[in-house]
Amino acid sequence: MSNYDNQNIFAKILRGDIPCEKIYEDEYVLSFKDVNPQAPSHILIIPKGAYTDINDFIENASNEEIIGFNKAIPAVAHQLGISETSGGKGYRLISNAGSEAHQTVAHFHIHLLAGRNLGPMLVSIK
Ligand code: DGP
Repeated sequence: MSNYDNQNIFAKILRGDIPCEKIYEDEYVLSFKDVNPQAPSHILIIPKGAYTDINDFIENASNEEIIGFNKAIPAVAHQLGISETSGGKGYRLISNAGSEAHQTVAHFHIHLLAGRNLGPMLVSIK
């Protein structure tokens, strides 16, 4: 079992306790704009289930939830017109898990970044 805290900010967004700028929703996911955008399009995709990070999600979610979550990624990218197959120039996905990755919200989420040339994947600081 994970240490999921149902007072985390994304749990509050899922409950509707605090607002978000919604981009997409289905039975498995909610997707909304990041409050602190790092690119012209910076969207978060989160599962509706209570999972702390990608480890918890993949290890404990049902196959239906995992498939539903993954299918939402291209759905969001196509809806925003950022995938190359929908006329855009592509996008990057990031999911931070744990303290050295600087995960700050302990509800599993994927960052979807697009809208400018994002450069190489990481600044090399080794
Ligand atoms: P991470 O560091 O990977 O855990 O990313 C958490 C992201 O969540 C961060 O980019 C900022 C975003 N965020 C934090 N609080 C809120 C909020 O209340 N609303 C929205 N839309 N985004 C938030």
